[in-house]
Amino acid sequence: MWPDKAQILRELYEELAPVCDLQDLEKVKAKYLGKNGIVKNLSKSLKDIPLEQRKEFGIIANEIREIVEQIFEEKTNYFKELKTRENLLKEYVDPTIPHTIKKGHLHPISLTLDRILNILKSMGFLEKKGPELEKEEYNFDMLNIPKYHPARDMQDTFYVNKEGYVLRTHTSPIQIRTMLSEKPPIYITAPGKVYRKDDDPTHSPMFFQVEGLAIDKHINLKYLKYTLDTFLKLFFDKSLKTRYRSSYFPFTEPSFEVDIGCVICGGSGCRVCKNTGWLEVMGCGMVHPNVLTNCHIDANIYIGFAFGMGVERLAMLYYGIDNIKSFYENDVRFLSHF
Ligand code: 2U9
Repeated sequence: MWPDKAQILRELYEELAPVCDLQDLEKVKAKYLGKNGIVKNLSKSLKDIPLEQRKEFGIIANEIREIVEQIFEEKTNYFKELKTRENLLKEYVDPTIPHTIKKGHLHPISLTLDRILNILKSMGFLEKKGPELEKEEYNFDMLNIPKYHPARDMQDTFYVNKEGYVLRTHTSPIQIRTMLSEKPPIYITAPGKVYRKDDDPTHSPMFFQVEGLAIDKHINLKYLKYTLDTFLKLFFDKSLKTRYRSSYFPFTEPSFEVDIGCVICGGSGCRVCKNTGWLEVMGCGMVHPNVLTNCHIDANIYIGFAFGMGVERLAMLYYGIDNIKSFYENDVRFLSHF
């Protein structure tokens, strides 16, 4: 039988029409290009063709094979491509869909501590660290706090079952350690956790302090006042009235408590400032000569000023929070406000 190219291709296209994946395509391909396939049988029947017609028959059979092979190659590529696209579509993630997972952020106390330290760093005070379990000697004796001073009282200090050690009641021992190991001029901050037996809405048995110390040859009270006035203006981000009230600390002489015009009511009187118009924000003073001498610094050549503040207190005033405990409860509804 003489092969009818047009008829074969017509039939092939009819069979390919409903094919929609590689699997079905393989079945049709076997029927045409397989061992007993239509195209293969054409070549096999070549031997039954009279010799004088074989060449022409062979040319037509070859032509048919080439066209059929090409059709299957194109179809195979097409279905492979389709499959790839299908897979990619399955993996597709829409990056524009808004998600509801909340990002974490720093704790308000960490934010306040960073804020304080960054301002003081910009003014030349470098950060120093120290241990929370501290030598009683560094926490009290070296700071000119006498043996029977009320601050040492069992009611105020956490004593531990390690002779001569306490949980530090302030970060001042950091400054003692620095003065013992470094030569003046010294300009440092001493941040960290401190421990006192105190527990009410504005006091916690553990809280954060930042203290500062400047020791140099030319220092006087004006340096102290300028430093703290500038710090407080930068911290509260507005111009403030400040007031230095005479006070007493064993490690400074003279000593002061620093007040600012109430940032809550602007000075007209409110619950937070107890109707005084003033808020106490920190303590300070000129370093007591005994403290310098204890640390082998010549008090006739060097003079220093020091200051201390409670981080929670500043955070409460800055953010307008009235209970210190809200910082430690880790209630996400509270924390997410900052
Ligand atoms: C050395 C010498 C002097 C640190 C100072 C204060 C005043 C002060 C309180 C503020 C609120 C502690 O957190 S608080 O309760 N601190 O009033 N601190 S002067 O004076 C020093 C420190 C170290 C060697």
